[in-house]
Amino acid sequence: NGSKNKLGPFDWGVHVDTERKESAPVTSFKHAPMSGHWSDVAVGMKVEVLNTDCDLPSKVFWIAQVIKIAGYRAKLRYEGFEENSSLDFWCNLCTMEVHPVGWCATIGKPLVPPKTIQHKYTNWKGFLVKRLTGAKTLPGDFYTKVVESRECKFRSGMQLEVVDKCSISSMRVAVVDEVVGGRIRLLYRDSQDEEDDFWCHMASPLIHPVGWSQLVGHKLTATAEYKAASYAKTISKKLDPMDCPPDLFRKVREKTVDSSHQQFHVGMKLEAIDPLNLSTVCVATVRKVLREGYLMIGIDGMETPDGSDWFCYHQTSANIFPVGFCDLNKIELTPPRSYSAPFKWLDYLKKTKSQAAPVKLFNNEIPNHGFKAGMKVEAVDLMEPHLVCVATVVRVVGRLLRVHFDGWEDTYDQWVDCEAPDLYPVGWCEMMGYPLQPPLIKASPPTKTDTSKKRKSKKQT
Ligand code: MLZ
Repeated sequence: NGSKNKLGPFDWGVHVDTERKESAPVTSFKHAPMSGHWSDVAVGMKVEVLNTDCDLPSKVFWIAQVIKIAGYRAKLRYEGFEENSSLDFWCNLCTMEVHPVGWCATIGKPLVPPKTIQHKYTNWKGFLVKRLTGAKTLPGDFYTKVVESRECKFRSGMQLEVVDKCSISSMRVAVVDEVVGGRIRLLYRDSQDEEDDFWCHMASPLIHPVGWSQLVGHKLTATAEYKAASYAKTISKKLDPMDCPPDLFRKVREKTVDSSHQQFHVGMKLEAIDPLNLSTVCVATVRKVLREGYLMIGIDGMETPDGSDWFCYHQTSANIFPVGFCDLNKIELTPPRSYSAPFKWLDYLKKTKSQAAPVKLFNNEIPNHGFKAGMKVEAVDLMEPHLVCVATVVRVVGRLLRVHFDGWEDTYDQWVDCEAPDLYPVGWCEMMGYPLQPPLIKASPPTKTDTSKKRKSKKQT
């Protein structure tokens, strides 16, 4: 599963150029580094970069102009090339290869024009003065901001609670093993298998501080000692030094109090993204109401008798929808497995003698996220969350996005919220030194054994 394939290393620039696709702007990813500073970056701005079109033995630099932006990456053209695109090249604006205009002057490095255009002018200094007057460049502290915005307070050795990837209705205790670019590799504690890991982003809704499970009433698979200690610690609010500080975790959105005092109740029906097959939105039921606004949701017709595949969603989660949401938005709703008649909510509610959860209870806020169908992103394959893959947003329904993994069958697609911390701008992996999974090459399309019935396993292969 390397980042290379038969055609050589994957090149995002070539990929977006050949597919003629846009990439989602960095500003769309609130959790991603530099998201809040990306207004500093624009097409037309000038930077200083290595001049590779040159025979000198020492490294020299030249001015280049940003002609296209794809996530963190930019396509550059050396100043003086005008309409000539022959030496255009892509690079990552958040790495040390790109510098603000003026950088060479401050460290005493010469600006040397590329060989291809050397003959064009004699007065290069005058040329540059003319070209650079009034030009926009990166702010001088751009890299300081890059470094600051990459900061992550999770440290290896810290302890927390995380969803059990093999039995998603339960939480387990885990220890942070590694942190890369705000993504965390967790190792389950009390596991037979030392490589029993789970990757997620630090803002993932799947991780919580020590004591959370008992606080909200979520099932927890842990030793009696852990349970007793974590309960005592939560009550006294005194955590151990190696317990992750609770303020490192993503806060759930406070819901404005509904004047009608409606609430989620056990048995209410809704539509939910199936946590074990993220390409489907399914008929679902509230199975348990926990404390602090958390719900255990079961997918109708899929549930194991012991409820081991119930899944915890917060009531403000953007992964649950009111009855009728799919119909309204022309999304295929997956009916309960054994349902033979064409699925109609009214009949189903009558037949199961149940109520639809009131529309008012759902998160209906649609942020101005900026994602559009066709945009390229780097996306975590949440079924194998150590994989960050080349992907395309293929549908936008309000705040909900359908992400397609380039080269893979549609059955691998995933519905995700626009604020999911598992989506990154193009160039994120390169910037973080994390391997990027290239598109699957079409020669041998993968076939699923039985895509219609078999739910994907959460287990990482
Ligand atoms: N073992 C898996 C890898 C799938 C990864 C897909 N990522 C989009 C399989 O071949 O099914």
